Amino acid sequence: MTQELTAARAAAAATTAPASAVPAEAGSHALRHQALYPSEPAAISAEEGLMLYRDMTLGRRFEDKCAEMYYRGKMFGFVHLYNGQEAVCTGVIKAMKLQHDWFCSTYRDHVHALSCGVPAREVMSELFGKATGCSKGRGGSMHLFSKEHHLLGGYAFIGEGIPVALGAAFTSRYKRDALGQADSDAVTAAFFGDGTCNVGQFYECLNMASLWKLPILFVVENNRWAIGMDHNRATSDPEIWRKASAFGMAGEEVDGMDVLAVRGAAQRAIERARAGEGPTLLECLTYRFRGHSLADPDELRAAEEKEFWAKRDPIKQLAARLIADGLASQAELKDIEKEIDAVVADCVEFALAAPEPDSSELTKYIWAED
Ligand SMILES: Cc1ncc(C[n+]2csc(CCOP(=O)(O)OP(=O)(O)O)c2C)c(N)n1
Ligand SMILES: [Mg+2]
Repeated sequence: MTQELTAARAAAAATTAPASAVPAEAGSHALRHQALYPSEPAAISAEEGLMLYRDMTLGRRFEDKCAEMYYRGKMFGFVHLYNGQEAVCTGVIKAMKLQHDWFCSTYRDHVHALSCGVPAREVMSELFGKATGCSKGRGGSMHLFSKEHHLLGGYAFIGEGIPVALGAAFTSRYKRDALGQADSDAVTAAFFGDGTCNVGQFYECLNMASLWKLPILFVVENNRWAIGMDHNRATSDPEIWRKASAFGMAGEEVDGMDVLAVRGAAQRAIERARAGEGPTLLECLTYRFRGHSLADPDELRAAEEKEFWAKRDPIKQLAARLIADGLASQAELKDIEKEIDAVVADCVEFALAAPEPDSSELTKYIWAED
């Protein structure tokens, strides 16, 4: 039934959109994106617009610098970048209350950490394995944690973060309902990819979240690919948001390249969660601009597909919108970019000069009391 719906929508998009706009080679994900039913975007002030632009620009430029540092041999192991997906992170996290609500990520976690407010110096230091890193240099790229910023972690194993996020959402509810803490209204956002929606933990956690009406947003960053596995070849129903209905919870699909659309959907879901109305499954259609990791030469995906999504760069779209709506000038956006370039240059300098963890502390931070 839903497969038919997807096919029908794709067919409608193919006939209604100018053929040149979405060539078949751009792929099914592009066709689905083209046929997205527009959702109510967030209304923003000029100040909020600049805040969103600053956050997305920080995410993008920080990671461009990561690529440079990785290829210069300053970072080790696998490094997964987030370029292209910034509207999802910024759209959700900046609609939440920092250091009050909770966040959980994956191995693609640098930008989530920055949006949560973890200082760029601490994130870059962690990527260099330095003692000044947010995980004291023990975690590296895939394991960013910050108690202070309520970042429950990046996780290398797919789906591992979902039950952790569920636990945080359960804690909010338990404190309020069982312990009588009336002000316990924290909401949790769990971020993960399309491929991860085929893992058992996803279904178990959706079930429990809905059963207990937990305040959680399951944010699927559907970028079509799970390394080299096409989403459509791996799942029974490619429209992930529809799986919400099997658990009796709210589900919404949204343009993950449009930060205001994501922010609007997130605001609705957060409001429901804080009001005790339970979880939401939010599927954001997005795309990663780089390979799966920096070790991936990215030779698999079609050039037409990459081109389709590059034209929908979320940062360029926001800039154009802010200028068209009179919320920002080109000069203001340029100033933000300069400001961010200085932050990125500073964090690299800081991280390069920072000390390695001391070997005498090898067994520290294994137990909670440390
Ligand atoms: C439990 C587990 N099985 C397999 C892997 C190998 N693996 C790493 S990334 C990945 C694909 C995940 O794709 P998706 O959830 O779409 O996230 P994306 O990389 O697109 O952000 C897989 C299967 C893993 N990390 N953990
Ligand atoms: Mg994916």
